[in-house]
Amino acid sequence: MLQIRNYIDGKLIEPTKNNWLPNMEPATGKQYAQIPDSDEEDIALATQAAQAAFPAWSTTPAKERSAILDRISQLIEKKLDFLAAAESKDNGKPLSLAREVDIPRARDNFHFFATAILHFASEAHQMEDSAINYTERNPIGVVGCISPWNLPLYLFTWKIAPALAAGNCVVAKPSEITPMTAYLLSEICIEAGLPAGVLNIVHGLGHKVGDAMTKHPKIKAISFTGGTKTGATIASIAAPKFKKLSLELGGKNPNIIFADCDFEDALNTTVRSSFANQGQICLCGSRIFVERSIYQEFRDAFVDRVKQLKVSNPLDPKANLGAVVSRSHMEKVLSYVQLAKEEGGTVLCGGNQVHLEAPYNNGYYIEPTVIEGLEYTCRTNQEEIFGPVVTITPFDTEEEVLTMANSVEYGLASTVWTSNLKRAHRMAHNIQAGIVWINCWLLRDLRTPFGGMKNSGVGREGGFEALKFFTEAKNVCVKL
Ligand code: TXE
Repeated sequence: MLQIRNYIDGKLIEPTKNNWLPNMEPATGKQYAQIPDSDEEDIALATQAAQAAFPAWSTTPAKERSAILDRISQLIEKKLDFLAAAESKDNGKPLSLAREVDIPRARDNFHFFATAILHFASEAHQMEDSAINYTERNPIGVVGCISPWNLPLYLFTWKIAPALAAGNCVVAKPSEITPMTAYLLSEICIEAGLPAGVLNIVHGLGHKVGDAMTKHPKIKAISFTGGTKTGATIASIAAPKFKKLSLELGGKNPNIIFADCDFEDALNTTVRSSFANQGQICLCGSRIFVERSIYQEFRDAFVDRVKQLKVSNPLDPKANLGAVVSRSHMEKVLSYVQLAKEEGGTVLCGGNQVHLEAPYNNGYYIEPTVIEGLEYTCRTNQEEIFGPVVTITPFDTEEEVLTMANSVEYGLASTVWTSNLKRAHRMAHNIQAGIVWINCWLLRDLRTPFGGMKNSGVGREGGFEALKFFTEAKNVCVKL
């Protein structure tokens, strides 16, 4: 059986206690690899290696660090098809999606931060003729990166690349549910000549490995993406130790469609923003609000399109949706469909598990599901489902839709469809979300601040925000 290993001090090694966990293929429901069931001993080793590597890495000229990170980017590009196949097998997402989105974005993350660090500058504050202040931005030391299963290599590299570019050494943990491409990345780092100990990847369970990282006194910052509950646990441990924290958590994003929108564009994009990656993107719009005058027309056209989506095995080039990530996640998502019915909702399409032919007959497939007739305050409309399930609700006024949109505990992303310029700006200003897309969705510029408000997280990633997070600012005041 294929065995994933930890990447510590430049070497691929077995976990110290030689314990292993199964790694499942969501498309078939079968185990296909083993991953280390690491613990605090492995984290101690990884942290030691990172500490030892820090003096040399942090003083390596930015240009040289940049060149190594760019080599990693080029190797990801060279192995794009291989990595995409591995990602799709590990996560259940359509191969086409991994090839077009996940792996290209992992490549771009490294390239982007390899170049960003060359342009990173700090501030100076002059006090007329009495003094000059300047800000140093120095790497923190050893930092921890913890990432989830929905966009495995994409989100893993989104943290690691800026941390390394800024001169830190990293201890990183991918999700135990999707560890494969992080393992393949460790092979790439060796090939690219990343010095030993600069990046260490430790596999295993969140409550063991992730917890040990959060508690380790030498890991000075934690960058985490995952569930809101896990984020709260991490914060409760890290905050009293005064670690820097960046938390990218859940969402329950509104997708607001006004009658004056470009109907076809709104329709096509809403299909994508609802069901891309089986709805398992924190940026997916899961609550669709449609102005009443076009509600019926939009709803019918939307349901029509959704019914045409093909749920299939990830290798099928015609698959629009593949498998969701795990059996327990499938059960969780389906339990929300049941809850929606109990709360008085009508399932307009979908709502069931899909049973494919062998060898995919034990895979985790769900029909894309649209539900209407629910109060905006009910649990289905308030809690993160994180699967191919959306609700659709009519509204009459801007005020009403803002109340509904802002009623949730989350505030990650939002989408507004309108051709009225003033309204677009008004809505953007009043929506409680870290990201607002007007007449588009998932259009990403890596320089922009990325993150959420309310229970969607703390801090921002992306561009110089990420480089600021992974550095410690020091003000130097010189009297003239
Ligand atoms: O995520 P977890 P789960 C949401 C989504 C999903 C729910 C739970 O609603 O249904 O979260 O998913 C590590 N200390 N999102 O349970 O557990 C874990 O090993 C330190 C939204 O799979 O938060 C993994 O590496 N680390 C989200 C990472 O945290 C811990 C993407 C995320 O897993 C830990 C994924 C601990 N105590 C889920 N416990 C998004 N924002 O995109 C777990 N981990």
